[in-house]
Amino acid sequence: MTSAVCVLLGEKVKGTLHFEQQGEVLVIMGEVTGLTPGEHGFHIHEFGDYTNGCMSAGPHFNPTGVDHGGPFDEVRHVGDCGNLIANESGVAKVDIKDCLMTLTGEYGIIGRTAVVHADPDDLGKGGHELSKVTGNAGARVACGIVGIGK
Ligand SMILES: *[C@@H]1O[C@H](CO)[C@@H](O)[C@H](O)[C@H]1NC(C)=O
Ligand SMILES: [Cu+2]
Ligand SMILES: [Zn+2]
Repeated sequence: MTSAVCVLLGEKVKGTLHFEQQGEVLVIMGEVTGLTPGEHGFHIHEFGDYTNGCMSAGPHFNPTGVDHGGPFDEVRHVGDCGNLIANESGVAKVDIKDCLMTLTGEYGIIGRTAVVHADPDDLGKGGHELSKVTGNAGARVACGIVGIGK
């Protein structure tokens, strides 16, 4: 399995993400629209469950049981992808290369949920009680289940 796809849906926020496993590197490409300008936390959450909307996706995918962080930190959830940055038109181009998460296996994200948040992810450094848990990124404004690609 080398590719996956995710359609993000929210009230206003929409997007499509393409995932490609290139050796050790997972490349995530796509575009998200309908955002407020600026940074928006972006993570893979544990469950591929949409029974109660994006809330059913559970916490960040964290198979190693450590604190929340940024994608380039030593200590991070596997599902921590940092922030998307939306321009003045509310469009964020996604171009992420991650060396920790994979499509399948122990750190595999297929069948889990990608979530875009209302607020910036502080990458664990904000000093808020939620910083080491969620990055204090606020509401879940769009999400979608990561599925097997063509
Ligand atoms: C935001 O990015 C989109 C997609 O690249 C582009 O079409 C749009 O013109 C940009 N808006 C601004 C204000 O730069
Ligand atoms: Cu999240
Ligand atoms: Zn996290």
